[in-house]
Amino acid sequence: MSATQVLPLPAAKGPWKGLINRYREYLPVTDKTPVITLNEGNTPLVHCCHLSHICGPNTDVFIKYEGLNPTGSFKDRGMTMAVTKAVEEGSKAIMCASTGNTSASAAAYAARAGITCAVLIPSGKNVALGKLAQASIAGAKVIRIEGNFDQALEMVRVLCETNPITLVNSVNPYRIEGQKTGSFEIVEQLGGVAPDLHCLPVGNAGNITAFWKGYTELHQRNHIAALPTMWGFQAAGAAPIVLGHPVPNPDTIATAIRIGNPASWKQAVAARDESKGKIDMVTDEEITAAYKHLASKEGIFCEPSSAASVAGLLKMVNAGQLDALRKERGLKHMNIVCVLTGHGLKDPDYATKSAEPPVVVPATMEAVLGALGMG
Ligand code: AN7
Repeated sequence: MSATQVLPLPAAKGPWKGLINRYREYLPVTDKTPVITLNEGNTPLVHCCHLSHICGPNTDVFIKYEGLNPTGSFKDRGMTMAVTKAVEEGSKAIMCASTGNTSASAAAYAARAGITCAVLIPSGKNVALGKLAQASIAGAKVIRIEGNFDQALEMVRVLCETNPITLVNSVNPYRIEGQKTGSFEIVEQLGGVAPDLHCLPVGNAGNITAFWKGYTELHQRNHIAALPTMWGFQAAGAAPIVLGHPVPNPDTIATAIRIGNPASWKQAVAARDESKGKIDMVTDEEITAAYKHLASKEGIFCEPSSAASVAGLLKMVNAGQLDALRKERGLKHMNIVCVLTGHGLKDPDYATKSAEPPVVVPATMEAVLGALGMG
């Protein structure tokens, strides 16, 4: 009995110049493609002691810290591909609907390419401050509709069909191509294996589609011997896939995933079923607890939506589901990767609300020592 020899991915040639350059033989580009890049990708895979301990013996939990991409979210992986192909095809304008991060990324890559970017965002306080600031300062035409993300996406789809504008939401297949490289990096960072379990938040469901595509391609090309189990987590107030029907008025503090009718619904269900995984939901309280744990115990600051991945993992640990998976797959040791999709600084309001405000004292040593309990 001999397992087929697994081949490593081809080694990097030279310094990091963005993910298209690194993984070009796995992406739909040629030598003539005008690559639009901000050197995205190559984000760290950080081991987390506390989470590993919580998950039990012989278990290592890693965070794929996608908040460290150039515009602060995983969207840059898809956007370098989508904007590169738009430019290659001669497009002069791109457009997206967005809960914030897609617009921030689209605006930056459009600025870099010297093309126009228009974004439709949902009403009210549904887009975190940092994301709106990013799109605006990059010069995007930002339009806020009196409606939610799902309505914005419907409008953008029609606008892009009837006008010479390229749609850069994740229904654009190049977005998925770029985002699948997250799996490639994780496999390289784990030394040539996929994680046993991959946890991530699910909103419009492009990312779970992309990560699964990445892993299956590596498996087909014999770069990994086994595939991961995929666990996706929606916010309880915006959990259409879990409930099995669209949610007309999605509501959660995790504004990035406040999505009631995901565009890649079918692909998300396929990723779940093919990997024998799960798509479950987590409450705002569970998301906030994970968000605080990550910042205060592991030193990793992410936006609330990202913390849904860790909140979901912890929910499953408590429900005995992690041990059930360990048994089912017969694993003596387990590597778990949770993707943190966006940086904490995207949403400074939620951080400020979730933490103790600074103590105010007179400008004297005595008062400072007193406040520190050292007086
Ligand atoms: C931080 O920016 O949909 O399931 O318009 O910003 O691939 O949609 C953002 C989604 C998770 C969900 N975490 O990913 C948008 C948008 C963060 C996000 C998701 C988003 P998908």
